[in-house]
Amino acid sequence: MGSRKLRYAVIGAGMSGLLAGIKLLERGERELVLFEKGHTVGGTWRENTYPGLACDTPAHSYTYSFAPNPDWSAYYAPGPEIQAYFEEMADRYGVRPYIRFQTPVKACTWNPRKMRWQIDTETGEREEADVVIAATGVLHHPHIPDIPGLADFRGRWWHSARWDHSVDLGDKRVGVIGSGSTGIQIVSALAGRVRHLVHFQRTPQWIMPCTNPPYTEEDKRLFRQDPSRIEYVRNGPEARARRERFLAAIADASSPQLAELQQIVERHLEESVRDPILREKLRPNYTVACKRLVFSWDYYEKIQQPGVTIEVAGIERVEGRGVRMRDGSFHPLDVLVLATGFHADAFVRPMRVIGRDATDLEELWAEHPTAYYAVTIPRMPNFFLLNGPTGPVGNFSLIEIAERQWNYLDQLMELLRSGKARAVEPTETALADYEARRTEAARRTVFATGCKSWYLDRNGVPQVWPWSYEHFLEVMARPRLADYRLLDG
Ligand code: NA7
Repeated sequence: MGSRKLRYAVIGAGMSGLLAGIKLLERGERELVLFEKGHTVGGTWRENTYPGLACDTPAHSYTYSFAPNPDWSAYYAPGPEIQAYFEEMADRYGVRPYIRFQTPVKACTWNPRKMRWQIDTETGEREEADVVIAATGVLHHPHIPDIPGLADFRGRWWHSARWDHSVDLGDKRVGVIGSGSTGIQIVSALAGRVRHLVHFQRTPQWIMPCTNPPYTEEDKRLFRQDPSRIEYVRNGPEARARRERFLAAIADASSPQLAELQQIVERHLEESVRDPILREKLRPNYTVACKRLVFSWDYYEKIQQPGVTIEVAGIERVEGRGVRMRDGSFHPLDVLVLATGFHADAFVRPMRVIGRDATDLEELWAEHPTAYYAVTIPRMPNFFLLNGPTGPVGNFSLIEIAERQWNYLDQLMELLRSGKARAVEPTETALADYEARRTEAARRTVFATGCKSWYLDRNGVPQVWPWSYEHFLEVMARPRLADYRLLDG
């Protein structure tokens, strides 16, 4: 079999999909289409526009390695700047003309005769491709909780990822439900800027203190002049040590690194919150980092201003004019914001994926979504995932993760381009072995120490990478071909 030209379909034009587009164009591939459900690129950063939005991974790490940005305004970049960066990337690398916007993919179906995927969109288009790259993101289906009475609320309400900018909040009484990273950022931004603010916390969060120094014009000039300064922020000894410490802490709940983290967040709470009653309300009853760790430079300070109430009594129901608590108390509100998270187990769904031998991905994922090393799935030939299930998602740069995954997947695609195979998929045994080892290791992580979080599957097993970052880098460096089935035409 000689070398062959492939046709690629990328699903999603967020950070990972754009990466795929850029890398394919760089290789000279032109038979390429990206399907995007939204009106522009950016994924998460397009959809989330709430006040206070920032990425809690340092800006220079949350940047493509090949496109450093000396102009980030601060150590942690605000959301709109990140969105602007991706818009610029789509243009700089010429990906935009290959993107079909407002074209959600309905189904991908493997055609065994042609050994190609058939792609059907919600807009009635049908396309074929040799390779599908699913870059559909992790957290983008808003979770709207079933809180009794929500439909009767006479004020305005919305989910954090669907911010209604037409409402001026300055003179409003605003309630924010949820204390994940999103709720904490929104409350920090709105405190002192609305008539009254109530933060409803079902479960308090440990807050990791950090600082967010702005970069001065001089800093930016130095970053531009000497890119090794950027590399230092991304990957210098301090950044590496921080990453390794954090990974050691989460991978082993009995590690000294976790004990050290615990001390940091406890001290932060003690030293930052003066009122002992408020302090106790804010004190979580589980181990630090069991839920995804929230970083904040100003939450504790902001909520101690006048005009902010922290409510932990538990919501009984929403009424026409506000929120009734289980203890009978009532908070009158004009606006209610649901910072209540996402359906984190959706991944490529609701798209239907029907692979070899009519295997339905929905059935494969009936228990929980999974993929061999987070990137490939048995019976789904030439179907490749970026930031798919069981990858390292907690508090790391998902950009670096996607780049490493791309490096791995590109080697599989090279088997197809060079004519060594028509299609490639991992064996069932390889996935089963991976899952057994992963599940075993996952039980030792901090995520399994007895809190509820979006990391856990319905059996309470963390659905994430449980090993060290080094192991991730090692595995992603080269596919283990013995774990793959190569299919000929
Ligand atoms: P998260 O981290 O899933 O947080 C959701 C929050 O909403 C969390 O505090 C939940 O409380 C709360 N929640 C969910 N349902 C309810 C109901 N019914 N009543 C009261 N409170 C509720 O989502 P985020 O958007 O903050 O962050 C998602 C990720 O985005 C984040 O981890 C980063 O990766 C970026 P619970 O803790 O379940 O008691």
